[in-house]
Amino acid sequence: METKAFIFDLDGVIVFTDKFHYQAWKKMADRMGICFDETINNRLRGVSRMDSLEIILERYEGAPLSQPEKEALAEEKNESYRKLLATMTPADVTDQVRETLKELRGRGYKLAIGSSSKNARFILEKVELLDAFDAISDGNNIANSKPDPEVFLKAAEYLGEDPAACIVVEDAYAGVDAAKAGGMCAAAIGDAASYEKADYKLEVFEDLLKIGL
Ligand code: B16
Ligand code: MG
Repeated sequence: METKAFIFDLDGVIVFTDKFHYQAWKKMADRMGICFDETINNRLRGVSRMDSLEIILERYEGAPLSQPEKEALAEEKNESYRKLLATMTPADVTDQVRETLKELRGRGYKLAIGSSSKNARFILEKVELLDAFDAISDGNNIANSKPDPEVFLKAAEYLGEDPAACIVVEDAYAGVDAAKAGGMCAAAIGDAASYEKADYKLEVFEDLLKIGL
């Protein structure tokens, strides 16, 4: 089927907020006496906030935590994280990303965000990219996170396009799995570029211009 739209993951594709996720989780983990390092942080890529917390709590040696206690920890992390996000500016998006998005739109493709993050709109506002997308599907409008295809299927629905006419751009294995489970093509960048399930492998973001002709 002819490609009509691109659906972009946010963190790891358009912006790089993993360092902020790391700092915010680290602060919470240190306070709780939980061992947390960059290797564990890598497992959080593309994973929802509560699922990320569960991964961090694998190293927690205290008494089992109740659901409200876990929610309070996730909220504590999110408050620190949003303080860090608030420092973002348009300079946090490369010219290459901005120009490629503009060019794809100029070629007639619809563009959407498909992110697990509940902070997606806040981030896009800070980097002044809200207007670059025709639709935003994020952690606020889904019940199941990647590798479930829900976030991308919603994005296709918001765009009014058939999932088979959409190419998902992802940096996480779970995101590539989600795209394939939704019947979409997957273009992988960064970490996921070595994943054999990806239909396209991008060395750099502007390689998308070779796909979206
Ligand atoms: P939040 P993406 C994901 O964004 C991040 O990669 C992941 O590390 C994070 O836990 C998740 O969003 C939830 O973020 O706490 O802001 O709701 O890669 O799907 O754009
Ligand atoms: Mg990502």
